[in-house]
Amino acid sequence: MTERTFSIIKPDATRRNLTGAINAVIEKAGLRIVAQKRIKMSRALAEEFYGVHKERPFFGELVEFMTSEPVVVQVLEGDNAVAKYREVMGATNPANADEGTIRKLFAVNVGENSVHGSDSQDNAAIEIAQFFKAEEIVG
Ligand code: 3AN
Repeated sequence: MTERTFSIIKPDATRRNLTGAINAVIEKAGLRIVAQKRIKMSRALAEEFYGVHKERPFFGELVEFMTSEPVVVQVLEGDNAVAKYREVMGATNPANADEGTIRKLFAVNVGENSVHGSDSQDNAAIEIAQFFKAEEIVG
Protein backbone atom coordinates (compact mmCIF):
# COMPACT_ATOMS: atom_id res chain seq x y z
CA MET A 1 0.00 0.00 0.00
CA THR A 2 1.33 3.45 -0.87
CA GLU A 3 1.91 5.45 2.29
CA ARG A 4 3.96 8.36 3.60
CA THR A 5 6.54 8.58 6.35
CA PHE A 6 8.39 11.45 7.98
CA SER A 7 12.20 11.68 7.87
CA ILE A 8 14.81 13.97 9.41
CA ILE A 9 18.40 14.16 8.21
CA LYS A 10 20.04 15.09 11.52
CA PRO A 11 22.75 17.68 12.31
CA ASP A 12 25.64 15.18 12.32
CA ALA A 13 24.79 14.41 8.67
CA THR A 14 23.97 17.92 7.40
CA ARG A 15 27.23 19.15 9.00
CA ARG A 16 29.21 16.59 6.99
CA ASN A 17 27.41 17.45 3.70
CA LEU A 18 25.75 14.04 3.58
CA THR A 19 22.25 15.15 2.54
CA GLY A 20 22.74 14.07 -1.08
CA ALA A 21 24.41 10.78 -0.17
CA ILE A 22 21.55 9.90 2.19
CA ASN A 23 18.94 10.94 -0.38
CA ALA A 24 20.62 8.62 -2.88
CA VAL A 25 20.15 5.66 -0.49
CA ILE A 26 16.51 6.68 0.10
CA GLU A 27 15.75 6.94 -3.62
CA LYS A 28 17.60 3.73 -4.48
CA ALA A 29 15.34 1.93 -1.99
CA GLY A 30 12.31 3.04 -4.03
CA LEU A 31 11.12 5.82 -1.73
CA ARG A 32 10.15 9.14 -3.34
CA ILE A 33 11.03 12.43 -1.61
CA VAL A 34 7.71 14.30 -2.01
CA ALA A 35 8.58 17.21 0.31
CA GLN A 36 11.88 18.47 1.70
CA LYS A 37 13.20 21.57 3.46
CA ARG A 38 16.22 22.60 5.50
CA ILE A 39 15.32 24.19 8.85
CA LYS A 40 16.79 24.98 12.23
CA MET A 41 14.59 23.32 14.86
CA SER A 42 13.57 25.50 17.79
CA ARG A 43 13.99 24.10 21.30
CA ALA A 44 10.18 24.12 21.73
CA LEU A 45 9.67 22.09 18.55
CA ALA A 46 12.41 19.59 19.45
CA GLU A 47 11.00 19.11 22.96
CA GLU A 48 7.51 18.55 21.54
CA PHE A 49 8.77 16.24 18.81
CA TYR A 50 10.72 14.04 21.26
CA GLY A 51 8.12 14.36 24.04
CA VAL A 52 7.81 10.55 24.38
CA HIS A 53 11.47 10.46 25.48
CA LYS A 54 11.07 13.20 28.13
CA GLU A 55 11.94 10.89 31.03
CA ARG A 56 14.91 9.21 29.31
CA PRO A 57 18.40 10.12 30.55
CA PHE A 58 19.47 11.26 27.08
CA PHE A 59 16.54 13.68 26.53
CA GLY A 60 18.50 16.89 27.26
CA GLU A 61 21.40 15.80 25.08
CA LEU A 62 19.00 14.81 22.29
CA VAL A 63 17.25 18.21 22.27
CA GLU A 64 20.64 20.01 22.37
CA PHE A 65 21.88 17.95 19.44
CA MET A 66 18.75 18.34 17.29
CA THR A 67 18.77 22.14 17.74
CA SER A 68 22.54 22.57 17.37
CA GLU A 69 22.63 22.94 13.57
CA PRO A 70 20.22 22.74 10.63
CA VAL A 71 18.31 19.57 9.79
CA VAL A 72 16.57 18.51 6.59
CA VAL A 73 12.97 17.40 7.12
CA GLN A 74 11.31 15.24 4.50
CA VAL A 75 8.15 13.39 3.54
CA LEU A 76 8.86 10.07 1.84
CA GLU A 77 6.26 8.20 -0.18
CA GLY A 78 6.17 4.61 -1.38
CA ASP A 79 4.98 1.09 -0.85
CA ASN A 80 4.98 0.39 2.92
CA ALA A 81 7.02 3.58 3.37
CA VAL A 82 7.07 3.48 7.20
CA ALA A 83 8.49 -0.05 7.51
CA LYS A 84 10.67 0.30 4.41
CA TYR A 85 12.35 3.46 5.70
CA ARG A 86 12.97 1.86 9.12
CA GLU A 87 14.75 -0.93 7.21
CA VAL A 88 16.75 1.52 5.11
CA MET A 89 17.78 3.50 8.24
CA GLY A 90 19.05 0.47 10.16
CA ALA A 91 19.20 -0.06 13.94
CA THR A 92 19.23 2.95 16.31
CA ASN A 93 22.80 2.10 17.35
CA PRO A 94 24.97 2.02 14.21
CA ALA A 95 27.07 -0.74 15.80
CA ASN A 96 24.01 -3.00 15.39
CA ALA A 97 22.92 -1.73 11.96
CA ASP A 98 22.95 -3.98 8.89
CA GLU A 99 25.36 -3.43 6.02
CA GLY A 100 24.14 -0.90 3.46
CA THR A 101 21.80 0.90 5.86
CA ILE A 102 22.06 4.67 6.31
CA ARG A 103 23.14 4.34 9.94
CA LYS A 104 25.76 1.69 9.15
CA LEU A 105 27.11 3.86 6.33
CA PHE A 106 27.03 7.26 8.02
CA ALA A 107 26.03 7.38 11.72
CA VAL A 108 28.56 8.50 14.33
CA ASN A 109 27.01 6.82 17.40
CA VAL A 110 23.63 5.98 18.99
CA GLY A 111 22.83 9.66 19.60
CA GLU A 112 24.29 11.18 16.43
CA ASN A 113 22.69 8.60 14.19
CA SER A 114 22.13 10.67 11.02
CA VAL A 115 18.40 10.06 10.44
CA HIS A 116 14.98 9.85 12.04
CA GLY A 117 12.05 7.91 10.60
CA SER A 118 8.51 7.52 11.94
CA ASP A 119 7.84 4.24 13.77
CA SER A 120 4.14 3.89 12.81
CA GLN A 121 1.62 5.25 10.32
CA ASP A 122 -0.13 7.16 13.12
CA ASN A 123 3.09 8.84 14.20
CA ALA A 124 4.01 9.54 10.57
CA ALA A 125 0.78 11.53 10.13
CA ILE A 126 1.37 13.42 13.40
CA GLU A 127 5.03 14.19 12.60
CA ILE A 128 4.34 15.26 8.99
CA ALA A 129 1.70 17.70 10.31
CA GLN A 130 4.23 19.12 12.82
CA PHE A 131 6.58 20.18 10.03
CA PHE A 132 4.63 20.54 6.76
CA LYS A 133 1.49 22.18 5.45
CA ALA A 134 -0.51 19.94 3.10
CA GLU A 135 0.27 22.16 0.09
CA GLU A 136 4.02 21.74 0.62
CA ILE A 137 3.73 18.01 -0.16
CA VAL A 138 3.61 17.21 -3.86
CA GLY A 139 3.23 13.48 -4.49
P1 3AN B 1 14.86 5.41 16.58
O1 3AN B 1 15.34 6.78 16.13
O2 3AN B 1 15.67 4.30 15.97
O3 3AN B 1 13.39 5.24 16.45
P2 3AN B 1 14.44 5.82 19.46
O4 3AN B 1 13.05 6.29 19.13
O5 3AN B 1 14.63 4.77 20.49
O6 3AN B 1 15.21 5.33 18.15
O7 3AN B 1 15.30 7.09 19.93
C1 3AN B 1 15.08 8.35 19.43
C2 3AN B 1 16.40 9.08 19.31
O8 3AN B 1 16.97 9.25 20.60
C3 3AN B 1 17.47 8.29 18.51
N1 3AN B 1 17.36 8.45 17.10
C4 3AN B 1 18.76 8.85 19.07
O9 3AN B 1 19.12 10.05 18.41
C5 3AN B 1 18.39 9.14 20.52
N2 3AN B 1 18.83 8.05 21.39
C6 3AN B 1 18.26 6.84 21.53
N3 3AN B 1 18.92 6.09 22.43
C7 3AN B 1 19.96 6.86 22.85
C8 3AN B 1 21.03 6.67 23.78
N4 3AN B 1 21.17 5.52 24.44
N5 3AN B 1 21.90 7.69 23.96
C9 3AN B 1 21.76 8.86 23.31
N6 3AN B 1 20.78 9.10 22.42
C10 3AN B 1 19.89 8.12 22.19
